[in-house]
Amino acid sequence: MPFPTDPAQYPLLSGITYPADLRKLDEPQLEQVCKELRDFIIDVVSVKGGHFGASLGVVELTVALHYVFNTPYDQLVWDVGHQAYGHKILTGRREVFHTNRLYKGLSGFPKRSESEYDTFGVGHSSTSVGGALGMAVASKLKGEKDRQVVAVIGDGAMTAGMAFEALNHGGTANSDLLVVLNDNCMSIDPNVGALKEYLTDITTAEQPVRESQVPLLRTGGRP
Ligand SMILES: Cc1ncc(C[n+]2csc(CCOP(=O)(O)OP(=O)(O)O)c2C)c(N)n1
Repeated sequence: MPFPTDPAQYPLLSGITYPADLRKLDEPQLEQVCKELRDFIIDVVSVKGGHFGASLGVVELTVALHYVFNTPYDQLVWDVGHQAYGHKILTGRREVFHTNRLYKGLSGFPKRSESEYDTFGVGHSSTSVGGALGMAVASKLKGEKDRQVVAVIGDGAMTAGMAFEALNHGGTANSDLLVVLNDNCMSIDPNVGALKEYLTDITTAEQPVRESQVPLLRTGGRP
C-alpha cells in the first residue's frame, strides 16, 4: 500500500518520484534534498529496521550520482547493495519504502525485477566492479558511446579478490567504467589490513594524494 510523503515535512523530496525530477532542481537545492533524504531514511528505518549506517553514509553520493548521470540509461551498480536505500527512495519507490525487507515488500537490496534502476542483483559483496565492467564492455561492443557505467564499492568489499580481478581486467579493457571507492574505514566492523592502512595513509597525508596526483589519476596512471 503506497504511503504518501508529507510535503510539509519533505518539501523537495515529496516532489521527486524519479531522478529526472531531481535533475530539474538547482544545484544549491541539493543540500536540502540530502537533508530530507537522510531524515526520510531515519524516519522509516528507525521503525521498520534495516541497514542504517551504510545508507546514511552515501546520501550525498547517491544524490550526486543521480543528479550528474542520466540514470537509468547510465547504469549504477551498488556493491552489496545494503547502502542503496537512498537510491531506492529516489527511483520510484519512496511511497512503498515502508515495506522494505517485509514479506511481499521491497527487497533490502537492489533487485532487477523490482526496478529498471537496479541494474545488478546483489547481496554478496565485491561483485560490483566486475558486473559494471561487463556492462561497460557490452556498451562499447554495441557502439553506445554516450552510456556511462558506475560501480560504487566500499573499502571493505574492495579487499576481496574478485574486486581486484575486475580492476585488473578493467584497467586494460578500454571501456567507459567509473569506479567510486567509498572509503569510510568500516566494513561490518572497522576495516583491517594493508589496503585499509594504505588508503588511510594517502587520504590523511599532509598533501593528500587526491589533490597532489589528480592529473595522474585522470590519465589512468599515464602522465
Ligand atoms: C561475499 C560476502 N561476504 C560477506 C558479506 C557481509 N557483508 C555485508 S556488508 C559487508 C561490509 C561492507 O563494507 P564496505 O564494503 O566497506 O561497505 P560500507 O558498509 O562501508 O558501505 C559485509 C562483509 C556479504 N554481503 N558478502
